[in-house]
Amino acid sequence: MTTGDQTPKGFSTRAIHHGYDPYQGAGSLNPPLYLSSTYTFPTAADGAARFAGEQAGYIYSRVGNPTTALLEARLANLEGGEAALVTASGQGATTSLLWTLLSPGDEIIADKTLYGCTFGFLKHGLAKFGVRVTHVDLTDVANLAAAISPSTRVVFFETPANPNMRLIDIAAVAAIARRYGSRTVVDNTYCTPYLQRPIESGADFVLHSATKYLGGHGDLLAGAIVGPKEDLDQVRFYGIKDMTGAVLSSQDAFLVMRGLKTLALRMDRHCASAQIVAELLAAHPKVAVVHYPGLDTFPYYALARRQMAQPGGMLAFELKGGIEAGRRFMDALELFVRAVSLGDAESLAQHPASMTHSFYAPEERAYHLISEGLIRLSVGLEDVADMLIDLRQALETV
Ligand code: 4LM
Repeated sequence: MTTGDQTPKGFSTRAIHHGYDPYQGAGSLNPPLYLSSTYTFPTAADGAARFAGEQAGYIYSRVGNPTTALLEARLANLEGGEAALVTASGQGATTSLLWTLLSPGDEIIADKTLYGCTFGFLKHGLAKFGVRVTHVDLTDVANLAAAISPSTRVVFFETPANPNMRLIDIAAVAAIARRYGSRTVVDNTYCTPYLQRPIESGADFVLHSATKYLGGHGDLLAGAIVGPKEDLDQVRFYGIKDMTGAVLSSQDAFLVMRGLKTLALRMDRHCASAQIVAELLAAHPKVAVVHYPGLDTFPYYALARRQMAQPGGMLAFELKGGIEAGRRFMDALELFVRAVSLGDAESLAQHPASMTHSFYAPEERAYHLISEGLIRLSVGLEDVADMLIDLRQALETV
C-alpha cells in the first residue's frame, strides 16, 4: 500500500500495511529493522534543537526508534487513538502510564479484579508512594458513582477481567469518570482492538500486554499504551525515559508487527474454538460453572453482545470437586499445556489462585472475587476436535 493511497481500509489491511510504503527506501516488502541505540546530529545545533523539541528527528532509542515508531503508528490506528507508545512488557505499559498520570495525594479507583502483577503494582508501588488506591466493583456503575470524587484522577479496569471474566461497561464508566475530570484506562489485552476498541466508547487510554494476542506466538514480551498524544509525550519523556526505562527493543517491535499481520485471522479462530470448548464444558456433568462471554448463561452476556465483536479466546471454569479436582484435571491434560500467559497458538491451562493471582493473599482473593478452584484456559489454534478429546479425557480422571 503506497502512502499516497488515502482510501479507507479495513482492519486487516491496516494491521498489515498502515504507515509503511514498500516502494520507498530499498523497496523491501517488510519495514526495515533499525538496530541502533543512538542517532547522529548533522551539527551540534541540530542536536540541541532535537533535545529542545524544536527539530524532528531521533536522539536515542530510549525515547524513540523508527521500527518501534512504526508499530506505535499501527497500534494507534487499530485502536482508534491519537498516538501510541510501546513498552518492554505489559507491566512496563501499566507502570509507565500510572507513574506519569498520578501524584501523591491522588486517588486511583480500580476494579476489584486485576491481573496479579497489576494488583501488586497498585498495592506495593502506587500505594507506597502516597497514591490512594480504592478497589470498587465496576460491574455495577452505581458503585463508581458512589465512590468517585474530584481527587480521583484515574479509573482503571480490565474487561473481561483476568481471570474471572467479569465484564465492565466501558461507555458507562467513562461517562461518569469524565464528569469528575478523571481519566479512564482500559487494559484491552484479552480482546485486542479486533474485538473491542475502548477509546471509541469514551476511554482515554488503552493498555496492552502485546506479549499475548498482538505478538501471538509466545516468543516475546511487549506492551503498549494508546491515548492522546500530549499525554503520551509525557509518558515517553518522563514515565519511560526517566522513571521505568521500560523500552521495547526494535527486534521485538518487528516481531509484534509480524504478529499483527495475522491478528484478525487468529482471533476469529481463537473465538470460534473457545465457543465450542465453552459449550463442551458447560454441558459436562463434572463442571460447576463456565465463565465465557459467548454463553447465554453468562451474567454479562447482553453487555458482551453490545461491547465485544466476538466473545474472545479466554475462558474460566470451576469443577464440582473444587480445587483438588482442578489439580487432577490439570495434571491429566496432554494437549493443553500447563503454563501461564495467554493468546499463544498453543492452548494453555493455568490455576490463577496458585499461579497468576498468587500475589493476592488468600483473603484478598476472596474480596477480589477470584475463587480458589478457578481454572483458566487460553484456547489456542490447534484443531478444536483435538482440544475436545483432551478436555474430555482429563475430565474423566476427575
Ligand atoms: C497472565 N498476564 O495472565 P506482561 N495485563 C493483563 C495481563 O494478563 C498481563 C499483563 C497486563 C499474564 C502473564 C503471566 C490483562 C499478563 C502484564 O506479562 O508484562 O507482558 O503483561 O498469564
